[in-house]
Amino acid sequence: MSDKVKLDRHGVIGIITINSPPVNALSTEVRAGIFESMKRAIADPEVKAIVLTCGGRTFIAGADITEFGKPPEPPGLDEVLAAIENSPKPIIAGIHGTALGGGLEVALACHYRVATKDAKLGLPEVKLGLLPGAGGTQRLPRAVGPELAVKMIVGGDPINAEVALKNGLIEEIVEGPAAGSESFARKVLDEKRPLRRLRDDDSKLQAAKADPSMFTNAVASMTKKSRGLQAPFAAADAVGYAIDLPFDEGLRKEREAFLKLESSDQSKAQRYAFFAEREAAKVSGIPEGTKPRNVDRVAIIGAGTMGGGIAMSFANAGVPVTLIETGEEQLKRGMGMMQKNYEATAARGGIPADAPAKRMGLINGVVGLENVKDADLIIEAVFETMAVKKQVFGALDKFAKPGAVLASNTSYLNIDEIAKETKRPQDVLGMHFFSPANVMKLCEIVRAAATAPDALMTAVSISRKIAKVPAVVRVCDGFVGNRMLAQRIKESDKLLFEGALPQQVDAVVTKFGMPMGPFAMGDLAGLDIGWRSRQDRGIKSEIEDALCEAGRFGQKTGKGYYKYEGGSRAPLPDPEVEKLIDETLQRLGRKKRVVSDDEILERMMYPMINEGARILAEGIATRPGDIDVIWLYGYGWPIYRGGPMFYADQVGLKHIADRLAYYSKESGDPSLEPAPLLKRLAAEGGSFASLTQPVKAV
Ligand code: 3H9
Repeated sequence: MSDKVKLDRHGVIGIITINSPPVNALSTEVRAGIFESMKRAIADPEVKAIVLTCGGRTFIAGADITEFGKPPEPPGLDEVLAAIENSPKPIIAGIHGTALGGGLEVALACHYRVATKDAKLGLPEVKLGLLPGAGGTQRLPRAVGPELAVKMIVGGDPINAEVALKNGLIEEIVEGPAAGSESFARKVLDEKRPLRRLRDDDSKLQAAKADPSMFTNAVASMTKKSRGLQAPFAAADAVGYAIDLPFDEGLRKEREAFLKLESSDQSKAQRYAFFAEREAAKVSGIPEGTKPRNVDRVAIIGAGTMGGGIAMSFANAGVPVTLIETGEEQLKRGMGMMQKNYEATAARGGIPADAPAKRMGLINGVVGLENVKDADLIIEAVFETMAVKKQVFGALDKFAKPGAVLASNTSYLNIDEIAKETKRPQDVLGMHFFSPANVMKLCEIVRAAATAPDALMTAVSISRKIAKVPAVVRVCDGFVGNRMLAQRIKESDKLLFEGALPQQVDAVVTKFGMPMGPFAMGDLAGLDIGWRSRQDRGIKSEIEDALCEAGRFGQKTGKGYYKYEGGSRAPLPDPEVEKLIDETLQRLGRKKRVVSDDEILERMMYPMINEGARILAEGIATRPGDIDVIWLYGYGWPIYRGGPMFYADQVGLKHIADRLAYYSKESGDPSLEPAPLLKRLAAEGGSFASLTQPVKAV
């Protein structure tokens, strides 16, 4: 018998308990344990009903993702589920925590399900580039109807116990999973309830069989944002099989589709991203047992777009915030912007109707820096110049309570220099949020030379608490994300001087799966910022300078690299820009050539990857996965391509190094020479994934 699954008997009730930390995933051992226990309980004449429940923090959270891609070991989950479903004795799933993926599929094969009030039930396989592969697409529509099933399977988000009860996914909400399911099992026996096999119950499919539009509309609305992804469409098709085909036929087609996705590049990338995200929260070079400091209240300095977005992220997680401005006018504007933002989300149905008032109630807007005094964590989000930051941190030193963590939201400035303005550099670090901060999931945490381990852990743990994905980096200009982005911007600029147009470059980048190309992004951010900074530093960028001189600052002036009409944010190619580029090239005596889309893609991606290699070699990032997490959650890198370093491994490092060497020679730009680490790995036939230790210990 397995150590991870045990069978007990309480009178006539057989109780199967899974205990496989951390999340009771369905590893081979757990599957075998359930299978064996099930057979024994069915064979035991004393047992009249069986309960399946879990110890630890959660019900089964799914198949064991680490087993995907390896040769399958028996028993298969389908075999286990058939044994459950065909049991002549009633089987009741007692759910607590999260019943996800294969975990919910186990519960769906049981005859009854009960769950605790805080339980979540879902089929999130699509987020791993998969679809439910053990009957979920066939049984869930039979349990809750195809409309909700499409929402859950194609969207991947779980529902809570209350919604599950309302829609017939569970029978009862219970106090505790073990006791609750046991007493429910006795009720089933007392009332002589029939075995309810979802496979035999087509009643909830009838409406969709009669009117397929209800199903197709649900699919259309759920796949709206699935550009480039395979899994959501395959998952929707599989739910369709439940409506159109007999159960066994649907099950067979579901399995086929699952296996196809399991071996797809997209799913490999998405599974990699799942683990990279969790790895990134583990900080290297920290003494074992380091605990984060307590954070009960946060103060945010600056109620602009960034400060407001950060304040909302904390309020969304129930953390009280003191939001500080220098004057009443600025404060009023900031508070109004957050209120409007919340109300718009509530109007769309994104948050409950009473959420705006509740969340705004957690944000205390005040004037004056002295109000930071009660905060355990202070995040500065003021104007992005060193002088202003230094002034704020100097003043913070006077007002912040001892032990408060002092964070800067700077996107590229030197945190070591900022820390020197205080007498407590051990408490200072960077927490770089991405715009819009209440939406974007990344928090790039910058560890300065003197940052104390527990201050760093505080930033990591609070980021997770507010549902951000933390990635720890070291100090350098632009940190990891913006330092790599600078390479792409430089290259995109050069492409215009060779004959490519903004719309051509952007189209290549968006076709690759990024939400925006570099020129549309420039228009969104505002071209005037870079222009002014270039003027201050005496630098020129002939085309962009010419655009700015013509008053084309981007979206804010309705014109930039593109034109924007009727208040729309949709970029429209503008012949005037083409003319302006032509004139600039003529003036500079540059010859245009046809630049292929393949070349554009290489030049948009490879210099960034090259910079990523330098970043690893310098110890600015510890793991390639951390760089990928930064790009996935801070810059909208398509999840199905895993991140730039994962992508590089897929393309092949030798090819990338060769192409960089070629572009460096062609353009005479030594910065495009392959970085030493890239060169070494390419020569060894290695990959970034093969770097199991940091290149440079930090
Ligand atoms: C599936 O079920 C396919 C079937 O349809 C068909 C089969 C034929 N496997 O997230 P956390 C690890 S596909 C292996 O930090 P939390 C995780 O790596 C699966 N490991 O905790 C981490 O390890 P470490 C469908 C897993 O409390 C530790 O557990 N299911 C798995 O913030 C803690 O994780 C899913 O997609 C797994 N399935 O969140 C659910 N899950 O400590 C995926 C977790 O070494 N899981 N680990 O870094 C989750 O969404 C979250 O982990 C969960 C807990 C909500 C459960």
